[in-house]
Amino acid sequence: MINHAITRLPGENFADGVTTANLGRPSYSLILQQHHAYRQALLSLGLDVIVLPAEPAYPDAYFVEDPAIITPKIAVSTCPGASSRQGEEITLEPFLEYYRPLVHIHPPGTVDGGDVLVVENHYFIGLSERTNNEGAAQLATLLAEAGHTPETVPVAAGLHLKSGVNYVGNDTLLITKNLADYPAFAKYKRIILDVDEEYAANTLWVNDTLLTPKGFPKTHASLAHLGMRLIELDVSEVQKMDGGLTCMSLRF
Ligand code: CIR
Repeated sequence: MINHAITRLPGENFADGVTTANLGRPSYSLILQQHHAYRQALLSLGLDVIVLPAEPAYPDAYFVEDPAIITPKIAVSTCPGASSRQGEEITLEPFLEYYRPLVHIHPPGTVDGGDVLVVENHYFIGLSERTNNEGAAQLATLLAEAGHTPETVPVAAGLHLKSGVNYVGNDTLLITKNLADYPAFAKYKRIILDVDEEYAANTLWVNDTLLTPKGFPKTHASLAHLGMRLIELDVSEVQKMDGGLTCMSLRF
């Protein structure tokens, strides 16, 4: 059972964040509405939702998933891979420390939480442009010391591991074609996304409900077979900044 979510409001300058999306300039008023709807969805699932103020010096800081990882045993302050995002953790750490013993990834190691996929007690760590070998090795040690099982996997395409694969309960991964044949994922049932719906890989499973991005009807139909409650959320403005549903909260 997930009880808490930490979120952060997008700031007025959120459009200055890092992006490769090329989907046009995002709207501040619209992202605030979308963020509000996201928080409401988490509240409706029984979570207590912490809302931190925007961080004007860090336009990507509302993607709180990246500078931290919270497990049932520890919180990790990660040293994010984009230099413009290093420092986001400063105002997050007091909250991490309140809930869990806090440990750190140290430079030159970098890790983005978006590269860490949790399936029960197993932690897949994606090696990506943001998470380097040194960061992944440090994280693997910290996770193993806390009693979790870590495993690194390469991320050949996309920003983060969770841009291409997420756990949706019932031993099932929602996964892109690219990642579907990885030996690491072979023991799971896999729902393979259509190439034109790969953005929907970033679907969030919380308390037996799936939050999924609006506008991906084939994925929606496949997920409906799982028999879980499905909530569709419009995250158009978040997608313009290379983010998605998992990125906007830390859940524990
Ligand atoms: C970045 O490039 O860091 C942000 N604009 C997007 C981060 C998205 N985070 C995530 O997928 N976990």
